[in-house]
Amino acid sequence: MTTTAISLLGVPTDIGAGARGASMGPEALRVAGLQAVLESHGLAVEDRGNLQGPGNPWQPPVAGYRHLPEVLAWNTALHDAVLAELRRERLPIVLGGDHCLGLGSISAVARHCRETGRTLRVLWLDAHADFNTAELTPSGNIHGMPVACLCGYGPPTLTGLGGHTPAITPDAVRQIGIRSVDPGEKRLVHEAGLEVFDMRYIDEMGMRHTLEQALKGVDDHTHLHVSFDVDFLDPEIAPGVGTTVPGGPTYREAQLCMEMIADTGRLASLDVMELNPALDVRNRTAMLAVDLIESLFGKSTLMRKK
Ligand SMILES: [Mn+2]
Repeated sequence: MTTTAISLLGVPTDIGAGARGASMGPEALRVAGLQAVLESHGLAVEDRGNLQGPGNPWQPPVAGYRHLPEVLAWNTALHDAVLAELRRERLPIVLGGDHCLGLGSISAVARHCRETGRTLRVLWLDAHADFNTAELTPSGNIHGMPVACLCGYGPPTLTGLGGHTPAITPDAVRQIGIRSVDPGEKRLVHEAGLEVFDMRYIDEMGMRHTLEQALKGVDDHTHLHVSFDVDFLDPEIAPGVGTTVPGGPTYREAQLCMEMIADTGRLASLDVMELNPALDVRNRTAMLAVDLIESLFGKSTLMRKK
């Protein structure tokens, strides 16, 4: 096996969120020791520092969107940075930042997959479907819209970010951990045919079966992208996010989820989003996120031989 070369890309913005603070996420993940933890597994890691972009003007929505020009600027910068890393055959880890950045990250991944003939599979780990549109959400916060935008529902500047509209089709996506979806959003999720493994499904079927289903069809030609919204986790263990929803996966469930993804050997890009140090307690959510990322990259609880 060749050593995976990893690039850390900090994206310090909360431009798409309804609460300030996710802009401090990249530094909190660094303080929690992300790079050293990955290096302890023999991985070559380069920290590319932080991308630059506009400040947060904290304005109300305009024509249904909050901060659309600023969201576009940050996501364009991120798209270009992720694409550059992928073209160098490196594995980008995006340190968010709010989840509107899934747009820049995944549109670049999708573009790279088109260029290289890979099949894209996106695992969207989140409490929310992030499938809102300006018509459906009163807040206009774009961190609730990235999956819809990626699938072609949204303003043309965002849906066309990766040079192809839509950037992805819904059948590339598996959503896991969902437990908070607005009524109109739910209709659109069904209409688009998005495959969702919500908490009810996980409760009834277990995390193991859920991941077996979500990873079905992944093969040697698959580029596996994980978009990990830290609010995926139960707020009891992960308080440091802006939009907590009770009833999320436990520590063990989350760890199993990450280990099963690692077992595929196909993980090729990762987002870590919505970590909000302003709401955290002694950086424990950042440390938990780093612990779970470690599982994604091979820390195993397995005592038995593979
Ligand atoms: Mn999200």
